[in-house]
Amino acid sequence: MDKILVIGAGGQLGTELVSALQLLHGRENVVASDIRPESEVKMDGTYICLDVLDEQALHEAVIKHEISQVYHLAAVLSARGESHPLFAWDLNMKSLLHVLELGRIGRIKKIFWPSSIAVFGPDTPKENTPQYTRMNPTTVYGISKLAGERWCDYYYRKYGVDVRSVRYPGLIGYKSLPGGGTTDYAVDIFYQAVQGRPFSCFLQAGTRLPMMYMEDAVNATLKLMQADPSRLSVRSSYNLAGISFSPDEIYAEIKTHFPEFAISYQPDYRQAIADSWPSGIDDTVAQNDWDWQPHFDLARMTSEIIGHLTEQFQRA
Ligand code: AKB
Repeated sequence: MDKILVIGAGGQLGTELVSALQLLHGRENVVASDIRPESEVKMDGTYICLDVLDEQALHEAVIKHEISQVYHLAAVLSARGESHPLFAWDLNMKSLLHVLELGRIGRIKKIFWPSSIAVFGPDTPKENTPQYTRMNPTTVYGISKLAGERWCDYYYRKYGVDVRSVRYPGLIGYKSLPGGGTTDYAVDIFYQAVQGRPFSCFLQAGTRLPMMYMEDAVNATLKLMQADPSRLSVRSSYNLAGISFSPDEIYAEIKTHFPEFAISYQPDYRQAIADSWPSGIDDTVAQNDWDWQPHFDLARMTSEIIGHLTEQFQRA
């Protein structure tokens, strides 16, 4: 039985991925870790406080818990990265290299590391962005993800490290809030709508970006990690498409549930980041290599999230 370490487990994706991994591999076989103390994270199952920049501590944790697979999710995202560019580079790169080294020396057998649509830049084709295309990211986050993709491919080719990755679009869920991203508005808008508050959007009404419901993102991650390695033609990172929408489109959808819901637009520095990214992704290669198919469209995702959040706020 594989033993799994999730790094950055307290984040938006981590909280949901840990539960899914526990269901798949057994609660006792998943170790969740984050830089925050346990009291702040409130995680079910085994939890350790771990700074992934501390290579020694990472090695010790892997040995102590007999870890064979690592899901390394810790990162500084696009918007926050622009205020702390050197820290973002340091955390995003060094942590990945620490984990890849564990693979190279044979301590672990398999690695999952997320990339992002942020690897694309203003000169990338905006619609149906192909797997292989021009990639000139303009954010430090995007630069670090693109460099990370090259490192993953390098460790696979040179040392045979089984590392797998997807380029996530903006992830949208209701279980925890994201932090520091450009696509975060698409989560926040639901929290405001359900609480009967107006929403002020930091992107312009028509800014279309690729997004994905969390359930699809978790399924994609597990599916890729379970895929037959001989079918995987991409060891940098796979394009992944979900739903593309703009703030005015998601607003219109939420309004069908809450007719009084109001929105205003106050674009800030995140507009330039969003403008540098594609508005739709072509993920044919992922479909062909590991049979990827998303299940949620905008309407289905919206009613799911509103249903869950309404229940959550009624209980609180
Ligand atoms: C962000 O907005 O920075 C992230 C991403 C698209 O990777 N959600």
